[in-house]
Amino acid sequence: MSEALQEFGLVPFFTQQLANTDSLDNRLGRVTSVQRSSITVFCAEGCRSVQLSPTLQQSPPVDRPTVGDWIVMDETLTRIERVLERKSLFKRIGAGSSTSFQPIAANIDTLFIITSCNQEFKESRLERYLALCNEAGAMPVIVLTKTDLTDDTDSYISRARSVQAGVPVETANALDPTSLDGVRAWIDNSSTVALVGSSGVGKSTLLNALAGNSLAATKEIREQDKKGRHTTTHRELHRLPSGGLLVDVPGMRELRVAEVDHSLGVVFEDIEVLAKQCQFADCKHQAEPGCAVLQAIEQGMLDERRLRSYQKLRRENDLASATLAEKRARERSFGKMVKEVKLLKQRKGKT
Ligand SMILES: Nc1nc2c(ncn2[C@@H]2O[C@H](COP(=O)(O)OP(=O)(O)OP(=O)(O)O)[C@@H](O)[C@H]2O)c(=O)[nH]1
Ligand SMILES: [Mg+2]
Ligand SMILES: [Zn+2]
Repeated sequence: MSEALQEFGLVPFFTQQLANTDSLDNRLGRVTSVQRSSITVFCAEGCRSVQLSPTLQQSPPVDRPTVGDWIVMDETLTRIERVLERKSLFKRIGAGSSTSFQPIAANIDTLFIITSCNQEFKESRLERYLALCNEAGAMPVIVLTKTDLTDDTDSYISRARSVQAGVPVETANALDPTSLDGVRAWIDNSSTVALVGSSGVGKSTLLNALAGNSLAATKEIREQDKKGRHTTTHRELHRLPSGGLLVDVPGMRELRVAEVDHSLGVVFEDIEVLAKQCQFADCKHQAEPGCAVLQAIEQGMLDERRLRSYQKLRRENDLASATLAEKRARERSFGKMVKEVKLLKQRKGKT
C-alpha cells in the first residue's frame, strides 16, 4: 500500500474491496474536491482532474463520487470507473424543492459541528446536525468558535451539552493557537474530519489555524446580523502538514432531514424514554392526560423548546421519508416498464 495513499486515509477497509491490490494501487485515488465541471482526485501520482464514466454520470447523485470517496480510475487515469463502498456518508436532502439526497462528505471518521458564541448559536440547528451525523455513521464533536467574543463561554458550553447526552463539546478561539488543543486531540494521522456549520462560524479559519497556514479563503461576517457571506464555495479535502485530513464544507443554509427515524431516537433519547411512561402509547404530548413528557416540562426537567424541536424534526422526517419512498416506488415501476419494453422489442426482433 503506497505511503502517500495511507497519509490520505487509505485503510484495509478499502483495499480489501479490490480484487488485486498490486495492479490497482496506481489506479486508486481519493476525491479531494467536486466542482461543477471537474473532480479532483489524489492518487499515487499526485492530484489529477478526472471525469466520470458514463455509467456513473447516470447514477443517482448519492451514488456518484463525492469528497472523501475512494475511487478506481481507468488505465489512463482520466476517468472514475468505480466508487468503493463507503465507511460513512454525511448527506442531506438537497436544497430548494429537491427530494433526493445530496452527499456532502464520504468516509469521514469525525464530524466537527461548528457553531459560534454569538447570535448564530441555536440548539435546534445542532439537533438537526446531530441526527444527520448519527445517520452518517460518524463521531460528532460540537466545536464552539469565537470564544473571544463572549464573557460567558460556560453558558454556551452547557447549552451545547444539552442537545445530546455524551457528545463532546470543544471550544476554540481561532486567533489564539494555544486554544486549539482540545480540537486538535480529535485529529490524527490517518483519520478524516469534516467541518460543517452555518456560513461565517469560522470553519475555514479553524482549518487554517490548525494547518498553521492559509489553505482556504475566509471573509468577515456581516456586522448587522452576524451572518456569513458564503466564502467557501465548494467542498474540499485538505491534508494538514502535521498529518490528518480535514474536509472544509461551504456554510449550509438549509439542512433538511429524511430517513433519520432511528437517529432522532438517539439525539432525543431523553424524550423517547419519557414518552414510554405516558398513559397512552400513541400520546402526542400535546394536552393528553398522564403525559410524562408534559409533566417533565412542568417540573422544569425538560425544556419545552426541545420538545418543539423534536416534534418538528419528526414531522419533517415523516413527510420527507414518505416522499422519498413514493419516488423510489415510481422509479422502480418505471424501470420495470423500460425492461419489459426492451424484452418485447428483443422478442419481436427474433420472430
Ligand atoms: N474573533 C474571532 N473571529 C473569528 C474566529 N473564527 C473565525 N473568525 C472570523 O469569522 C469570519 C468568518 O470566518 P470563515 O472562516 O470565513 O467562516 P466559514 O465558516 O468558513 O464561512 P463559509 O465559508 O462562508 O461557510 C472571519 O472574519 C474570521 O476571521 C474566532 O475564533 N474569533
Ligand atoms: Mg469557509
Ligand atoms: Zn406524552
